[in-house]
Amino acid sequence: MTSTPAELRVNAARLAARIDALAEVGAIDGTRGCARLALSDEDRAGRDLVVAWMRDLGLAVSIDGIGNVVGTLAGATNEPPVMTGSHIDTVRTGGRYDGNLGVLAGLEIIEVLNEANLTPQRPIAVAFFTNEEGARYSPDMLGSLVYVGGMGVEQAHAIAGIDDTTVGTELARIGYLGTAPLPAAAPHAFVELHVEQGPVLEAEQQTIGAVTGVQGISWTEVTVVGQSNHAGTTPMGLRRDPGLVAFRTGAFIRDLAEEIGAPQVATMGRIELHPNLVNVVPAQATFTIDLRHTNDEVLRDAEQRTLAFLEATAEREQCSVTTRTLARFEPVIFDDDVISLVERTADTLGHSVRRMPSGAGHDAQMLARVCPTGMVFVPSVNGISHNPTEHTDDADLEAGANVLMQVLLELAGGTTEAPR
Ligand code: HGY
Ligand code: MN
Ligand code: MN
Repeated sequence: MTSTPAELRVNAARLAARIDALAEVGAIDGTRGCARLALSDEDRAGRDLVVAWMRDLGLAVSIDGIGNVVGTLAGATNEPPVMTGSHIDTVRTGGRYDGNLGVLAGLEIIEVLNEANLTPQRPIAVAFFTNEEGARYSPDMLGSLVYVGGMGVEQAHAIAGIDDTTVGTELARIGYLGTAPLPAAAPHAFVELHVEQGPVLEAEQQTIGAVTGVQGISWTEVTVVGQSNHAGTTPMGLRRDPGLVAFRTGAFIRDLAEEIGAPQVATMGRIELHPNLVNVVPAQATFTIDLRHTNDEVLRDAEQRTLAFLEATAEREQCSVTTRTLARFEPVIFDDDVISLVERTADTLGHSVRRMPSGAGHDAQMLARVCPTGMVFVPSVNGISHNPTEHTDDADLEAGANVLMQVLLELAGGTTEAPR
């Protein structure tokens, strides 16, 4: 007899304690945030801690060729597992919930099942995927992209970072170059719990977001080459200043996003001048352009207008320009049955819930290529993320983890009372 014990609840204090313990790894002094760039020593330490928790919980742990780690709780059957999870790498100004919550809530759910001596019909797997952030190595969601067969593992290993290392060498260096097969076998379903990282749930005083999908993402690295010259002696009309091209382009994409209107966003997050000295007109400017929209046609138009502006501005400044695509993912729509299950479950548990798209990229958008996929959002205080002050209230963390647990158990076909 299988049942989905609706009365099961997570231990919120235990979940919070794991979040706090993981946040200590790569902690940013004087803040609640942490910095664990993908495949760094800090990432290794975070991985080691989470893998130890997985083993303590009796999970079978597998590591694949891109460093994705999956802990699996055996089910009453050997059918494909229901999977949850997220990432534990962070940006340099990372908060303690982005990604980490989804992985640690999965472990908390396993612990609840262990305590209740319950075995799910289907196995339940908890994963963390490599380099979700894409801050050190592009594209983002790299590990889950390789997991679902969207990129070959050799191609991924060859990716150079912002610091001239490569994915493959760093993966081997930190000891997470695994052997589990890639692409991986598709799970039965995938559901990810994540903080919203935006202002909507808080503004509308909703506790749960039933995520409908992820907007399209366009990342481009631009290199503009001019002529270094003396800041004091070079008349303005004789300059070939790549910095000017960069700054004008940064202003252009801001104006473009405001002209197109929400949900269009545009960001120049990284910019480097060479030689980057006070009295030298720069020789070269390298910068990134991040454009996103839920509608791919609008996103393409924004890309084309930006490229046209960039080329015209570079030509006027007698500079050369080259571009390199760092990431390009089309908008993704999640499985309507999973979205409805999240909505229904939140409602049954007495939480306010609304459907909404995700502004941020997530591993779920890759798993959606191979299985029914959805996400559960919980509010971000002041909508802040990718910032050490990122915060989500304990009650919301607990609500999100309880919704995730019931959704996973439903998808797993319930449980049997079978002491292991
Ligand atoms: O960029 C993103 O949306 C995610 O944080 N990788
Ligand atoms: Mn994330
Ligand atoms: Mn992030």
